[in-house]
Amino acid sequence: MKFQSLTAVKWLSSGVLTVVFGFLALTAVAQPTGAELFSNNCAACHKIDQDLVGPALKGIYDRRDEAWLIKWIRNSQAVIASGDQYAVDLYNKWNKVAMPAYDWSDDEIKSVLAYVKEQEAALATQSAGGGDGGTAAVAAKRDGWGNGPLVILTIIMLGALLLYAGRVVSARYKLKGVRLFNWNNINGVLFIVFLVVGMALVAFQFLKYMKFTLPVAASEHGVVLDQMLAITFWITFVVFVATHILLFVYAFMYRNQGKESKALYYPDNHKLEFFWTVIPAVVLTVLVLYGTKVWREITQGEIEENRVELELFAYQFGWQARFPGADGLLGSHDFRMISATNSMGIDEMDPNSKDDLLVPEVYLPVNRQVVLRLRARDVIHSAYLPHFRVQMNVVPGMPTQFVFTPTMTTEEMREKTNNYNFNYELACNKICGAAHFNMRMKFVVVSEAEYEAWLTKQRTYFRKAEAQTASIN
Ligand code: HEC
Ligand SMILES: [Cu+2]
Repeated sequence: MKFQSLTAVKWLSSGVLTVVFGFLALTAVAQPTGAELFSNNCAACHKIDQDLVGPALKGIYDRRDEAWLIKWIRNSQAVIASGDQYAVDLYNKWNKVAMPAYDWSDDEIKSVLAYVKEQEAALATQSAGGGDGGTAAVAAKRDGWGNGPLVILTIIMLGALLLYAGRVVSARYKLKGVRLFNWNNINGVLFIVFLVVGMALVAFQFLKYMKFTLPVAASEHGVVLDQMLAITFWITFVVFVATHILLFVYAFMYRNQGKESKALYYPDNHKLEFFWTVIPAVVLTVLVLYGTKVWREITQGEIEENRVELELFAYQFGWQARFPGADGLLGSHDFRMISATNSMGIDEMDPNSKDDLLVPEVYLPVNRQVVLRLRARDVIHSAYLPHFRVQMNVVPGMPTQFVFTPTMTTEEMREKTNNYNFNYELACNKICGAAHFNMRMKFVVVSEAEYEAWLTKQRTYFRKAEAQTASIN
C-alpha cells in the first residue's frame, strides 16, 4: 500500500515535470526572432550605432524605404548590379565588401528590421538618460547566447526524466522478482547495429560529398601530392574498416549470454605484442618518410631561370598582386611606407619598383615555374590555390613563398571538369576576421603569348597610385 502511494506521487510529479519541460522545449525550438536572426547573421558586420565592417544601421528607415531594404538584404549584389546609384555608391564607399545574400521570407527580414528599430529606440532613451535605459543592454545580452542553453538544459532534463521513469518501472518489476530485460543481449545487438549504421553513414557521406572534392591537380607537384594523399587514405581506410569490424563483432560474440561463465585470464603474449607494435610502426615510418620526401621535392626544388615571379599581398579583407615588370625585379618594401596611396608600402626610391605592375587579377603562363612571394599587412592570412594544391601562410613581418608550375590552362581545366564557368581562384584559408570570405582573387592560366600580351596591358604600381590620388583630389 505504502509502496503504491509512493509510486503514484512519483508518477504524478514526473508527469508535471514532463509538461513543464515539454513546454520549454517547444518555446526553445520556436521561430527565431529578429534579435536572433540579427545576432547570428548580421552582428559580425553591423552595429546599431557604430560602423563596423558595414555601416551603422541606425536611421536606416530614414535612408531607404522598406521595399528597398528587403531587396537589399535578400541580395545586395543584385541591387548593385541593377545600377541603383545609392547601392553602387554605398558599395564603393565600403571598399566593395560584399554583404552575403539572405534567402529569407519578407516576414523574417521585417523582423530583423523591426529589431534594429527597437534597438535604436532603446539606445535613444538610454542616451537621453531617462526611461528604461536597461532594455538595450538586457536585449543585447540575450542575443549573445540565443536559446542554446535553454535547449541543452531541456535535453538534459528530459534525459534525466526518462532515466528516472525507467528506474521507477524496473524497481516495480524487481520487487516482483521479474527480470525485464537481458541487458547483455541488448547491448551486444546494439554494438552490431552501431557498426552497420555507422558504416552505412560512412558510405553515404562518400557518395554524397565526393562531388565536393577537388578536381585533378593542375600543377606538377599537385599530382605527386594527390598520389601521396591517396596512398595514405587507402591504407588508413582499410585499417579503419578492419578494426571497427573486429571491435564491434567481438563485443557482440563474447557478450555474457546469461550462463555462468568466467573471463579467460590472459596477461600477455610477447609474440602478439611484438607484431602489433612493429607493423604499425613500420607503416607509419614509411608514410612519414614518403611525406617528408614529397614535401622536400615541393619546397627545395631548384628555382629556374625563366620563372615568373610575383608578390601576393594579403590584407583585411582582400589581396593585391604585384608583378616585377620588365626588369624582372620586385622593388623593395617597408611597412612604414604604407599610406592611402601606397597600400603595399613599396619603396618609391628603389629603381626596381618603378616598373612594378599592380594587377587586378593574375595571369600565368602554362608550364612555367611560378614563384609566389607572400606578404601580409595586418594579421595572419593564408594563400590557398586549391586547384594547384598550393597553400602557404601569409604572415605579417615574415615573408613566405611557394614555388609551383601550372600544367593546365584555364581552358583545358574547363574542358577537363566539364564546367565552362570554371576559374582558378586564390582564397584566404585563415579565418582572419568578419569579411574573411571576401578574400578572393581570380587566377587565369594561359599560353605564353597570351600572357605576354596581357602583361603589356597592365598599369604600373605608382602610376596607378598617382591616378588614385588624382581622382581623390
Ligand atoms: C560580411 C559583413 C556583412 C554582413 C554579415 C551583413 N552586412 Fe549589411 N552591409 C555590409 C557592408 C560592407 C555594407 C555596405 C555596402 C556594401 O559594401 O555592400 C552593408 C550594408 C547594409 C545596409 C545598407 C546600409 C545603409 O547605410 O544604407 C543594410 C540595411 C544592411 N547592410 C543590413 C544587413 C542585415 C540586416 C544583415 C543581416 C541579415 C547584414 N546587413 C549582414 C556588410 C555586412
Ligand atoms: Cu585572410
